[in-house]
Amino acid sequence: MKTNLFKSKPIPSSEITPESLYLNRREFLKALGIVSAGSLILAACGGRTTTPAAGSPPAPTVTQDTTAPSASATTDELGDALTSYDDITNYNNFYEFTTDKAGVARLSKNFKTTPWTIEVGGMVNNPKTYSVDDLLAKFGQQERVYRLRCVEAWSMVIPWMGFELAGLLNEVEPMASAKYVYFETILDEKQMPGQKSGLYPWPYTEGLRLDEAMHPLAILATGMYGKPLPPQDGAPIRLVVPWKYGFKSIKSIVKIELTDKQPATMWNTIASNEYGFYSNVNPEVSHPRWSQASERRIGEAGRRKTLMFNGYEEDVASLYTGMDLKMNY
Ligand SMILES: Nc1nc2c(c(=O)[nH]1)N[C@H]1C(S)=C(S)[C@@H](COP(=O)(O)O)O[C@H]1N2
Ligand SMILES: [Mo]
Repeated sequence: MKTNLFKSKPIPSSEITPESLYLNRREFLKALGIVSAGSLILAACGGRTTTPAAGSPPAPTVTQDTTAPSASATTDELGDALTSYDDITNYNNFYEFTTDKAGVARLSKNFKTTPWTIEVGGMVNNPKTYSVDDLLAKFGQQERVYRLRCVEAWSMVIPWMGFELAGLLNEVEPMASAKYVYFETILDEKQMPGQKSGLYPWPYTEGLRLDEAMHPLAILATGMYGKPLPPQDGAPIRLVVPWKYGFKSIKSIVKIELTDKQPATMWNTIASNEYGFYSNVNPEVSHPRWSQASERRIGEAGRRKTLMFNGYEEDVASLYTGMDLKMNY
């Protein structure tokens, strides 16, 4: 009797289990010297993470990630080509470092992302502080190829690795009174020179309505192109909400809080007439200073039409039934 019939065929990304990707991730980390073979076995058996014994030397600092970028697909579900790893990692908005898109990679190169914890609390029955390792052990990583559409009218197609935000929210058990989710980026002006600028009300903050946050397309990303997330793209963990303008996808998160009131968010606080709380991609609603009808796909010549909800209309339109999307921009 034949076994492993599927072995000769490539496994579609939809069938790669979170666990196998999780183990791949551990392989990356092992290759980088972050985890030992011993802790790999422990994590694989019990989903536990190891704490170094008192007096043991600190884990080596990662200075270089030498694994090659890889993705299981070459296009998104619409047939649009993936943006190159080089473009994704050298054209960034991460104002905590600099407002110069081409300068983020260099300035964030030594950003320390281990150890890292996320505090999840507010209106929940099970508040908890997680390490990124806890989250990887619990939720694993899946590949999700998503379009990213910046409010500045450029876009990319990015093969993220991560897990659904809903999984984490379910685990902390939102109270019935919770209606919104608030997110906060790390505040660390020693490492983030842009935070010394008094022009922005740091830390960077964002928010979603709870039902938006529970939507299966909303993920917490921990990797990209099969590699751990590089600092410039929001390491070690960032939100990705593909049907909204890119600024909603907050990077390097340290805090998540459930609330019953719409949270204040950074861009909305700075200019509420330009950056709404919802900020769903909408070609029919112009930014006060430019049209949102078309966009420049990084790596492509010319412009392409912007799609309603960034092409995820079928999946997410029902979240906004009965809402005036011009008023609730
Ligand atoms: N903390 C933080 N998150 C952030 C930003 C930022 O400046 N700081 N920029 C946002 C904007 S405007 C965009 S378009 C995306 C860009 O993500 P990328 O650099 O990984 O493509 O991150 C978003 N998340
Ligand atoms: Mo953006």
